Amino acid sequence: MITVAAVDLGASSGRVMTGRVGGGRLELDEVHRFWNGPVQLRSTLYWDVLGLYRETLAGLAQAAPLDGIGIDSWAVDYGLLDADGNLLGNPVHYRDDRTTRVRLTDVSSDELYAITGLQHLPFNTIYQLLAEGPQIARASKLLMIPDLLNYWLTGHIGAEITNASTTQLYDVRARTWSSELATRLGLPSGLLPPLHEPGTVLGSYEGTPVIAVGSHDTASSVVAVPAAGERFAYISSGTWSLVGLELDKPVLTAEAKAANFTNEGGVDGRIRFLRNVMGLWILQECLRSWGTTDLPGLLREAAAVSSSGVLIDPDDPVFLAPGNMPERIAEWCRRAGAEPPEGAVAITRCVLESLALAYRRTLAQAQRIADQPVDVLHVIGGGSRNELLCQLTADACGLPVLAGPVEASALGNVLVQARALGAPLAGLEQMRALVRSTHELRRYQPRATPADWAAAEARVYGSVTE
Ligand code: ADP
Ligand code: LRH
Repeated sequence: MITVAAVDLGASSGRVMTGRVGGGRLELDEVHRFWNGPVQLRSTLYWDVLGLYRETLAGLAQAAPLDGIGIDSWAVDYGLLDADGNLLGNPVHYRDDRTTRVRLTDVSSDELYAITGLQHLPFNTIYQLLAEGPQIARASKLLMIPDLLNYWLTGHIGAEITNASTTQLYDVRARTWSSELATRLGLPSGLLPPLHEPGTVLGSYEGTPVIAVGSHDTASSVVAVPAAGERFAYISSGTWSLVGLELDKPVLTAEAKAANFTNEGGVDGRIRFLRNVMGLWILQECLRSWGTTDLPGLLREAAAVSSSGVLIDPDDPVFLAPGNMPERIAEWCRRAGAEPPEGAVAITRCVLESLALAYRRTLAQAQRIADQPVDVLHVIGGGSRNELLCQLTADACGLPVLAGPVEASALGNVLVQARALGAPLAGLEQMRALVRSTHELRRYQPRATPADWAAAEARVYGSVTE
């Protein structure tokens, strides 16, 4: 058996898991889980990156002995190093509002999409770098969060491609950094480190090889989608819902850009053609406001009440920042001329129905724009535990939903390491077959519900996607 540690840093929690692969088995055990989230300091929202490193080390000590270590995390955020390799300031959280004050004036949005194929998100790395202002001149290297932790573990300076593809400085067709964009933005030369593929051995930590994985957590989770064929869609469901398809080539059409679809780099050169839906973040923030952690209890109650019919657009930027979420939902409804849902149960139901509606719209657009119809929708990640959301998703999308695995990012991380260490997993299809044969999935059939999803879509979005 090959035994590796998958360090998976999500926006709501970090975990160190041990994975064992061999003889047709794929086993995952949680060794250490720790809180992760924004830390407000004066006027800036940060990550506690040193705390994450400390907890990673604590987890690795518990997981030893190991054949490999791999790290994945959320995308777009980074640390800057000075010429001596020291961290220049604490990494800022993508939910900080600093990018609202910057404009990218030198490059048109059409040019940017043609090069990078990335959806516009206000917090993409490119905008964060603009928001750094003159201090960027002091930076010698940019390291994405997993690359930064790998550097601290091994001393290796580099950039793993799946996460580099989320910066909006990466040329999605050439599969290299866009030196043109870096120059036009006036970034210090050499800021963007050499790229490497998932599976590259970067160095070692206390004698254990540190291996690059699909270091963008969503890239790792898409590796572990237990799909049997090609006609599948996925929702990587956690703090965000990443909703889309896997493609062989990017789709860079005007239609893809107008619908704000992204072409992120996947493991083995695949393309993750998807859109960010605001996801369970909205519910996480509601729970925080209500001072409760009993999500399962709330979901049971929300499943027992009927729909109020009032839905929101979860992707409205008003829901991006932390704080005061129930009030912002109520305000959204009032602005739309609707009666806001009252109380935690009704708000929870409204959020989940609204997410399901956003999934319906996004998946219909993805299939049409990429000309790739699907027969089944896989829901993976922590949100796959939410039975009410899975059923509503099946209903809204009119597709069977297969839910699980919960720890998809950690599994994808483990599988890519195992292959690098010699496990016979030639391609993603073999990896997915192994996930399928070792993990139980829950199936949700679309029901004929009285809720008229098309009418709801017309009400919230002003149009219906065919
Ligand atoms: P991230 O990687 O972004 O931190 P996860 O994949 O860990 O996210 O998923 C976190 C989400 O999983 C939570 O926001 C919550 O909605 C959902 N979740 C966790 N536990 C449960 C549960 N017991 N029942 C339903 N949903 C759950
Ligand atoms: C999910 C995720 C997503 C990014 C966001 C910043 O954890 O990596 O794919 O868009 O965080």
